[in-house]
Amino acid sequence: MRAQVCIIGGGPSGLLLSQLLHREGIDTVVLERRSRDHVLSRIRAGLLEAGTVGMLRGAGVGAGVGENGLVHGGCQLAFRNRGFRVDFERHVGKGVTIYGQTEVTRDLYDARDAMGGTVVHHAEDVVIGDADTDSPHVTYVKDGTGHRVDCDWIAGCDGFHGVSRRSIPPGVVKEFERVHPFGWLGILSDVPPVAEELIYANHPRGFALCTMRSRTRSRYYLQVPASEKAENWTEDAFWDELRRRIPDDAADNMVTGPFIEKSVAPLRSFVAEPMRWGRLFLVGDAAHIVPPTGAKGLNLAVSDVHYLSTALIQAYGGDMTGVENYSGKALARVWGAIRFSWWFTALTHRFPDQDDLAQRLQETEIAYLETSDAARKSMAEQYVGLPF
Ligand code: RFL
Ligand code: PHB
Repeated sequence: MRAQVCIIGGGPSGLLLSQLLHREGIDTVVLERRSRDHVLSRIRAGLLEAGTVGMLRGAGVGAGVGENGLVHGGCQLAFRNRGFRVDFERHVGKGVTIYGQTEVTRDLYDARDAMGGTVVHHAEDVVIGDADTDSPHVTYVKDGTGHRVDCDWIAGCDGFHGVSRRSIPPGVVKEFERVHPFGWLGILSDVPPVAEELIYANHPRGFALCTMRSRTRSRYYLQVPASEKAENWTEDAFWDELRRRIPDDAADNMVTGPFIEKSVAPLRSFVAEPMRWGRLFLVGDAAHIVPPTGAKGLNLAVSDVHYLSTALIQAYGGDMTGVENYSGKALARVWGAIRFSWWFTALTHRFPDQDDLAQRLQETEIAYLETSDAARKSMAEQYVGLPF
């Protein structure tokens, strides 16, 4: 098989890249290891920056988010049993949109089907060849038969555990990593959210986040030790602990119900640089991971896709500037989000060695945010997403 661009990974970044390139007449093949149902069963991100929504619209997949996305003009920060609002609209003139990654991915699959895009599921043993030459290729196995894709470019959109980053020879890429000593226990339940907007709560027992997927579906997270197993938590234990960590006025609104999903996610900060080796580009989680506190992971994957799709469209017009600049441009935005997510995590989470002084320092910084317009504005401009 021949394709101009071979995309490894059929998650949101791979599908969006394929959609944008196809609309410009560039043909792609997407190789995805899992089934479509499996990809769509993952419960992950839920918060889209305005730039991300703009990208979905530009790719012709904005109808779902336009119809069902909830636009939030602010969020709440809580500590010492009370919360206050950070007003994004007032400080930076834009908000964020609540719309699940599952829905984004489904919309993208529907759009790929509608355009007749090629997505190969159950593509196993993907191997990248000759990415440092002008004629790269990718081989894979499907249903026991070997296949080969000859291409001009390879996009590694295969997530943190994918094959793309590991295909680059040692010494070419420098990796930066910090694994945080805690995780998030997340649950999804068909109950109305405790509040209209998200609540990020600092509490001596640990961080809690109240978020949602719709007006009738809530998503809640509790900070837990990194080694915690989701099965150790009964539904009652989860609701009791959440009630303790959020302000009473929010807890009073809490409606409990059965869980649709329950899982523990580790918290990690990770960057691989550069994000290009010859004709192989790393995109999204394949190149970087942020702790979910700032809700930046999917949004960074989308800004990478913006830089890369623009670069490849330029390259087919004979201009290689975008290709040369891809890694530098993407990494500048990635490091900004890594820093913001690290700051927001450090502000709101309980650390294993945290003493009373450290707790007071966190509370004092949150109180400063409450009283300082400048501090809230700085937070708001990063939370809604730096421009790309
Ligand atoms: P994905 O989504 O991991 O997709 C990669 C795809 O590649 C496939 N794959 C392979 N295919 C072929 N061959 C191989 N060898 C392969 N290896 C892997 C996989 O099956 C998969 O389908 O990466 P992508 O596209 O870069 O997208 C990144 C986002 O998924 C991720 O950044 C976000 O989910 C992070 N995230 C959040 N981001 C936000 O912007 N806002 C949020 O509110 C937010 N909340 C979250 C999150 C991530 C979380 N978890 C579970 C880590 C909340 C949580 C709890
Ligand atoms: C989510 O809705 O899953 C979500 C929202 C905001 C975050 C993290 C996760 O910071």
